[in-house]
Parts: sequence; structure tokens; C-alpha cells
Amino acid sequence: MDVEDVEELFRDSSFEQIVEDIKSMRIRGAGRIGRAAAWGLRQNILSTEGHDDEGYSRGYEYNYSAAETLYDTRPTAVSLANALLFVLKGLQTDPDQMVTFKDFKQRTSSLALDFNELSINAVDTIALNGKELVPDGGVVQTICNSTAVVQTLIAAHKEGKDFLVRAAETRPRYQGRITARQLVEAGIRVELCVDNAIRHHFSDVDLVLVGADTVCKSGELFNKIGTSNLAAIAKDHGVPFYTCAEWYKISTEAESLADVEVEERASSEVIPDDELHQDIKVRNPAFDATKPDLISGIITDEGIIQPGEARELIKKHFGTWKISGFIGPDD
Ligand code: RUB
Repeated sequence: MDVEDVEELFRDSSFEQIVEDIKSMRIRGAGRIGRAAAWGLRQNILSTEGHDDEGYSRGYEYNYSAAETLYDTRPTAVSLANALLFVLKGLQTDPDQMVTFKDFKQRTSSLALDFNELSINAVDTIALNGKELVPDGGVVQTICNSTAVVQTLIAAHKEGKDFLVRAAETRPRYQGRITARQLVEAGIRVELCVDNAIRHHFSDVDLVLVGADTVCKSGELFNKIGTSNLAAIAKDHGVPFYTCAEWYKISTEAESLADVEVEERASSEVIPDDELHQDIKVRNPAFDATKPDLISGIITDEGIIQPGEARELIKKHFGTWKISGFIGPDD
């Protein structure tokens, strides 16, 4: 992958802009957040005036401080932490390649590029693995907007399968509308429904496909708010429920739901400030947890696995490395 292949959405953005864009959700979706975070480290170090006599320990300091800032932008999706870990770990395991500050910049830059490449390739592989599950002539229910889910459905469509996708609109940010548009533009039949209508229409659904923000080591899934309701409906109807998750969506640290911080976003996403009664407290969690027993499988870039296998998959990639070994997530 060359620099030109990196997503336009953040390729030329400054570190500060990337931080702001993740916070405001201009950059959103767990995979993209991870890619942008790795790129943010690159943009930060490239714009830093470092002198060779400062050595690379100074480079680490710049990177750690940038990583802390990026880490705090959105707390739930572990793709962000794992993208940072990928770069920081890569720098630490290759000290021989970094004699000067310039070397350090180059190495950070190439690791950010590597993460972007592996992340894009992972989505392509998930699509290949997942398209086999899409029922020809059937109905697929989705929620929110996941690049991995959309690409899986597009791959099945390209293979000649004819199916209907029912996309839940996903209040309060309506990312389901993005899914509906992306799929219809790819030539797939789409229905859009409000989240509360999912159960009403569910009797014709054959498959549920959702994305993933974090998969705990125990296989518990965090994804967009409403996902756990959808999983319960699927279970009631005996319909398979799969999540599409690149390996780096598995947490190196969170054992189960108690270990994951669920982002609560602004009340104005739910109700305009001028319509909000002063005595009403608005709750606006962005994600919820789905228990492993409701999950038929996790479609990863390394095959379709059971929730109980998540632990081994992340261990295979990161061993005992953890983001908390580099920055203080609890600060
Ligand atoms: C997006 C969301 C998506 C996952 C996976 O939430 O929950 O299902 O992030 O997406 P938000 P992808 O809009 O709040 O970021 O497959 O694109 O990584």
C-alpha cells in the first residue's frame, strides 16, 4: 500500500484534525477509527521537529503523548487501542532500525501504513469468508453501519446471490441510513425500518449480520446500541446471528462486559437542547453488550470462529502485549 491508497478522509489531515474528527464522528466505524488512529501517530511524529541527538527515546515520548490523546477520543471500540498498540509495539520490537530521530519517524510512518493495509485487507477477507453465509433468495437484517458487513453483502451480491437487506435506521445517529444507501448503490434490494420495527418484520429474516466495536476475550460483543435487542430477537426466532470482526477488534485486556467502558454521548443527539425539559436526564449510550450464547459465530479475517475462540486469536497476534503497557488508559 502507498500513502496515496490511504483513505482520503484523513490522509492529509493533521494529528489535531484526526483527533477532532474521531470525536465528532466525522471519522466513525471501528475499523476506520483504528486506521485513522494509526495515521494520527504518523502525522504527529512527522510534524514534530526532532533532532538526531535527541535519540529515539524522545520519539517515544512524542508518540506516547499522541497515543494518549487518540486513545481518549472514543472509549469503546478496541480497534483504536489495538491500532495504537500495533504501532507502538512495532517500534519497540525493532530498536535496531531506529538509530536517529529520522529513522524513528520513518518507522512510525511505515507501521501506520502497515496497519492501514492490514485493516483494509482484513475487511476484504471477511467479505470472502462471510459471503457464503448470505442466503440466496433470503432476507438479511442489519443494524448501524459496518464496513465489514456492507462489504460482505456486496461480495455475496457480486457472486450472483439475490437477497433483501432490511437495515435498521439506528437511532440516534441514523448510521443505518448509510448502510441502506451504500447497499442500494451497489444494486442490492434494501428496506429501511425504525429500530423498534425489527421484531414486527422478523418472521421472514434468515440471517442477522452486525459489525463489532469490541469483542471481549470471553467472546462478548460490543456493537452499536440496539445490537443486543436484535440478537435476542434472532434467538427467539432461531435465526443465526453473526458479527463481522477483524482480529484487532478483539480486546487484549477486556475479559467481559464489566471491563468495557460504554461511551455515553451528548443528549443533543437524542433531543434538541431547546426541547429538553431541565429535569429530564437523557441517557445516550452508543454501544451495548451481546452475550456469547446469542452469537452463532464471529466472521473474522482468519475464518469463522466461535466466541470462545476470540481469546486465542488475539493472543496469536499480540501475545501478552497490551496498550496499558504503553499508556495509561485509566487516566
Ligand atoms: C459503528 C458500529 C459498527 C462497528 C463496526 O458505530 O457500531 O458496527 O464500528 O464497523 P459508530 P466497521 O458509528 O458509533 O462508530 O465494520 O466499519 O469497523
